[in-house]
Amino acid sequence: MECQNSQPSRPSAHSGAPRGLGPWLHLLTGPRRCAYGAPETATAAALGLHLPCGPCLDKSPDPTAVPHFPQDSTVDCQTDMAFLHAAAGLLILCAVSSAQRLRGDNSPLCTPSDEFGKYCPTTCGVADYLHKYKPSMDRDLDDMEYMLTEVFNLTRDTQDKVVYMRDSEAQTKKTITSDVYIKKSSSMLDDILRFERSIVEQEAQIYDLDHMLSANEKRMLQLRQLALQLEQKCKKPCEDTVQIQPTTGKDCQDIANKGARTSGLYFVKPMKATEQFLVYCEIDSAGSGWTVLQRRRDGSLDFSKNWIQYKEGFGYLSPDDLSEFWLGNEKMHLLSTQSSIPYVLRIELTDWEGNKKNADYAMFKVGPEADMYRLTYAYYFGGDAGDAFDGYDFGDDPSDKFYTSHNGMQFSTADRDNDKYQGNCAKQDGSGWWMNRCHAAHLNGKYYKGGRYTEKDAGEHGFDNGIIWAAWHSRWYSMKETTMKMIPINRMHIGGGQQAGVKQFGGLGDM
Ligand SMILES: [Ca+2]
Repeated sequence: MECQNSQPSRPSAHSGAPRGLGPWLHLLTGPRRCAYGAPETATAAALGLHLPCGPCLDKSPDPTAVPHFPQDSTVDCQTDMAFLHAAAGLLILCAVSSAQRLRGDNSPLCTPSDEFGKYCPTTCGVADYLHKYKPSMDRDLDDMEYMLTEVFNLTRDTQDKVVYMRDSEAQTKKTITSDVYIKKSSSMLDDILRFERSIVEQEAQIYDLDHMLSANEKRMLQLRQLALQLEQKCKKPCEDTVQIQPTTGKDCQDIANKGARTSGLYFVKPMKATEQFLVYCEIDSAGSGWTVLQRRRDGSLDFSKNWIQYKEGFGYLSPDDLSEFWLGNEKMHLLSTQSSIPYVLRIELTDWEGNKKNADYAMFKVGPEADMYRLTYAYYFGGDAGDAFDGYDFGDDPSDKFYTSHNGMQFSTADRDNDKYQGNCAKQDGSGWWMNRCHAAHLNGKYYKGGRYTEKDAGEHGFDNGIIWAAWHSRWYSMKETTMKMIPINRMHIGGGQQAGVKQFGGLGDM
């Protein structure tokens, strides 16, 4: 193979290829047109490989020496050419075969190259070329080594950190787990202590409750026995209280006329009544039958009622005649207006000293509701209690007697003012009655135990509101017991005062 370029040329320093890898790219690409093995050799040297065809030894043994490319050394070059050719032959043989094998460069001729000049480069040229680029290559290698070291260090640091973090994590896990278990154990111990205390307290409570239960069971047993005893005791009285006599009639005298001789509860049905109703009949052995309209016994019944209650009646009727009641304005009306035979109203009074007196009124009637159950009678029939229904002269005013009379008065309640007073007598006194302005007799008044009472006792209005019969006791004296009852007037003459009631209260039969 002949070298056809005669013009030697200084190898250009750089051909625009990048620094560092530039020369290597240059050797691989630029000299491709030259089939010498120098680039291959240079590549091998750069890679630190043993040169198979031998390095440059003759011209530049000193790596620091300036590459020797004399402009006018054509003869020397030619002189050495034989030896060089021989060496180059070997080199080329090896290089070509190797280069061709590695680079695939099969060009048989050496073509001109800017980098190598017009002469084919000698081994020394190749070496010089290599020497020229070696520093930059070394720097690159150093840079790369430095970078590798950096990367290695960074990697090692990272590994150390990873290891440290793993250790820390493991340690933390151990610590956390340990702490959690300790806390849990502590909490469980606290719970156990608390439960134990609770168990002790509950056991004490159970003990107490057992005792209480036992005591209660004993008490219940005693109460059961007591209930049994009471039940046995109650049986007879209970049967008695519901006993209602079988005879019926239009009033108690009618019942007595039918042969009844026992006082007690009876059903009566006045002529105009739509249905029968229960009354207490006071029947004596002579066959006089009193129909009882009102009872005050002990103050057990509150007489502060409204219009409807006074109309329908309130309280309880009892066979033993011991309970308090108001039979009812409507029933009084039906009873007192049913017959052509007039009735006598008897008022019986008992004071707190046990004295008993009475007052009778002939032709007694209670009007219909349309007339506000007006009270009327023909005359005072007699009695030792005096005629309080006719009013009483209290000495306050000449009109006292007139304005405290009751004959012809309509019935008034707190919610139905039918009196002759500018105010409301029934409301002030808290009871219903045949109020005028207001009364000398008032059997539905407030119950004062002991009898005597004062304005202060009378409450906010301060008026005399007791159970009053002014013809006997002062208006500041309240009766202990009262009874209002009626009987047909023809019975008042039978027996000449032999009737129990008449005899007891003054023998009106003689009148
Ligand atoms: Ca009035």
